[in-house]
Amino acid sequence: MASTPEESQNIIERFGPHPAYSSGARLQTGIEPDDLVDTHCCFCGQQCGIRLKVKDNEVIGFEPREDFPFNQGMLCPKGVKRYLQGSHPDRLVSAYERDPSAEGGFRPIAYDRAIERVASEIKRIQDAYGPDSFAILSGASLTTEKAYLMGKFARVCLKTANIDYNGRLCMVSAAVGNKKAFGIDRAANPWSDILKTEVVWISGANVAECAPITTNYVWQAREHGAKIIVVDPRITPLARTCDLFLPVKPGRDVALFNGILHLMIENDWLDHDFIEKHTVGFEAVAEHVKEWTPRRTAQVTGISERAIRQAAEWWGEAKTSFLLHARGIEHHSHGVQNVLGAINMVLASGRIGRPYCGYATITGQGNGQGGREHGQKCDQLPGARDISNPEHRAYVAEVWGVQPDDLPGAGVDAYEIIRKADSGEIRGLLSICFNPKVSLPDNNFVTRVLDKLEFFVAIDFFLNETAHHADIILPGSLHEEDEGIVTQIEGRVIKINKAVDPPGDARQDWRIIQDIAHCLGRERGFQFTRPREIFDELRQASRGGIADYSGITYEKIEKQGGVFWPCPDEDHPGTPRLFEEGSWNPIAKGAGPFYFPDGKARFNVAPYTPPAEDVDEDYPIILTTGRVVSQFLSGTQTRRIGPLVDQYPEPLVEMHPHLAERLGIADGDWTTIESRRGDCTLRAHVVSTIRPDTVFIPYHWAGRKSANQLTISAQDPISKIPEYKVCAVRVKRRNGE
Ligand SMILES: Nc1nc2c(c(=O)[nH]1)N[C@H]1C(S)=C(S)[C@@H](COP(=O)(O)OP(=O)(O)OC[C@H]3O[C@@H](n4cnc5c(=O)[nH]c(N)nc54)[C@H](O)[C@@H]3O)O[C@H]1N2
Ligand SMILES: Nc1nc2c(c(=O)[nH]1)N[C@H]1C(S)=C(S)[C@@H](COP(=O)(O)OP(=O)(O)OC[C@H]3O[C@@H](n4cnc5c(=O)[nH]c(N)nc54)[C@H](O)[C@@H]3O)O[C@H]1N2
Ligand code: SF4
Ligand SMILES: [Mo]
Repeated sequence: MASTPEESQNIIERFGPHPAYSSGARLQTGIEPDDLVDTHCCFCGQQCGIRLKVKDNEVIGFEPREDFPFNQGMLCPKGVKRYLQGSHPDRLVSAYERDPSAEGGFRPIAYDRAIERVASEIKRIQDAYGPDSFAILSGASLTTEKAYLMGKFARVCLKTANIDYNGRLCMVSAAVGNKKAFGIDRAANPWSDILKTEVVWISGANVAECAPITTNYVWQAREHGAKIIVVDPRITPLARTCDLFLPVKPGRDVALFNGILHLMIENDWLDHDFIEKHTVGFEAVAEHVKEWTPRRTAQVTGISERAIRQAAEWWGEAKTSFLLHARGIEHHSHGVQNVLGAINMVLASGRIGRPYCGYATITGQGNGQGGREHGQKCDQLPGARDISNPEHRAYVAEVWGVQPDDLPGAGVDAYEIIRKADSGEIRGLLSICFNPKVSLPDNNFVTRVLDKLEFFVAIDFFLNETAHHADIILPGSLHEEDEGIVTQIEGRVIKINKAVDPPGDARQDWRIIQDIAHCLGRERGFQFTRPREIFDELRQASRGGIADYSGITYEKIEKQGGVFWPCPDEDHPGTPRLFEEGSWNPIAKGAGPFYFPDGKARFNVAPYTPPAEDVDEDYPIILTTGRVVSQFLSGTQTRRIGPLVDQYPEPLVEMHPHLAERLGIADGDWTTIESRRGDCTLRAHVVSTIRPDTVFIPYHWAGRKSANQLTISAQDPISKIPEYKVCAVRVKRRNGE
């Protein structure tokens, strides 16, 4: 993270249109493209519109795409450089088989031979140990068509219950919280509702680095006079420009939300009409927050009483407001409680479902939203249906042409898949679009387990660190090599367009999955010839579900610049703002705006519980982890893009000057960070923008630089999200130097 205002300015300047353009002029590279393809960025959930320049089946650059309303031509550094990955020499262009005698441990094999080997190993393992012994880990960077196909492939072709996805590490606490409170899991408002709101409350989101374009929305709101409140253990680049910064001690957010609600009640900053008419459960929550006096809230959260009172007053007295949160409050063993605490504060204010009155979690992966709706979660069927609900099973089984009883039940979450592989219950694994060796917590354990598997196949376009443990590697497709839909941060369904063909033996992921099904002799239901056919079946499978895509078509997306779901028929324009009076709602059927039979939102008592591993004498410092602007997730792609690597070449451990002084560490010193699970040695970045009791490490790197050697595998009991944002460590100069 940038440490000085000057450095943060460097990040922020990059939010604007690329400097090479003025009023939409083309970048002068001297090479004329054969084609220009309007599509979206392959990285984060904002899914900025981008126009790719294509020459000789290669993406050679980009132009700003100003017609897409969300980013209107703006991009962050990753979007600007994304085109550089396709031509990287590491790009997988053939299938590989493990061969310890070969250089690098793998030798190329014919694609068909690789598929045969995968099919025969799936068969062998399932015959010997049962269908659930073969598991799938999938990803939310896949298009929705592919994500849908993965869920269907698991249940119909492999008949395994055990499929889960990397959104388990990302958005599930928000999903559970939203479903509990609203009955639906999607941003409640389009981002245009941020522009003229009075108060923007941001908890646990490093907006400027992780959702850069959203910064522009927040700043526009500020220009209209909005007050910006940021809650974070670090003064993030956006926090430097906010009106009130609340430096929360990691893992204590629900205490803050409860404390704010306490003050709202005490000062009667409540929308009684709304609470009465549109919610249930307020009394129990009001009773619970009685104990959250400003004094107690301050003691638990580490935020001053004065700041808490100021935040409550601004929030309480506002006429319009928008609350945003991200992984900072969600990556916890009580992540769901944190989310519910935030939602309670929104419901008590009554500021939802109207213009400039909004609430949303900021989605993470490119298809963080769409990837969590259509059945690649362990307990879900398409249309955000529940795999344990007999009616839901019957509907989807009919679309798939199978008997409901043939569908497996709920499987286990992504980390539990790893644990079951450790215990031997799971013997085989297919991983697509996921790099668990880097991204799962306590990853020394994960690495040991990967080597225990009898058979492991990975599908990726680069040999990621997890794939190094595979028996077979299949060369998948880059974003620009396929078409399909994704759902971006606001709930808007958009279309990814194909710019180039996959090189060599690489092919579109959905073709690979179908090739495996065919080789297993189970081609029925896996004979799609293009993504549009998968999409048409998905529309049907989602019909009548909460995530109803049945009225969305590729053409309508094109025409409208995206379609917000739910969209129940082709004449329906889509639903940009949820919870408006009278909007389509298949559950409430006119009873009210929320997605429960009575149409009312739920308040939920959200008790505070300390983190799973709190600091003690042996491990006295809190470690929290997250991101930097120039790297993306486990870094498979962005660590291969030179200019992004230059921007932040290696992970640094951020610490406050007071802590550094106490430990005898100077900026740039090699520093060892140890937890009960592992250690790593990184250079110190001494910054006054972090709480003195906390250190921060970005997690995008692998091996001995990986922050996840240290993190704890404690999970939220409901959402099963790992507690990436708090564990206990000790810190010293390397070798006690
Ligand atoms: N540059 C970049 N952008 C990305 C990504 C990326 O890898 N790189 N990944 C995408 C994905 S998948 C995701 S999920 C999003 C994540 O986006 P964010 O959630 O915004 O990113 P993080 O860095 O994980 O964490 C956000 C903030 O939480 C703070 N935090 C830590 N502990 C706590 C706590 O207990 N309470 C509070 N209130 N704050 C806390 C951290 O200091 C950090 O500033 O970003 C997306 N965008
Ligand atoms: N310590 C710590 N750990 C964290 C987090 C944190 O804040 N702190 N954040 C967590 C979060 S929010 C997330 S989302 C996870 C992400 O964790 P992962 O999902 O493991 O990370 P990715 O880098 O997205 O891995 C995706 C892999 O899929 C490949 N890929 C991308 N697109 C495609 C595609 O279309 N097809 C195929 N076949 N492959 C593709 C990429 O090359 C990459 O190898 O990490 C989590 N881990
Ligand atoms: S990484 Fe996200 S913010 Fe940056 S250009 Fe891509 S979609 Fe936009
Ligand atoms: Mo994420």
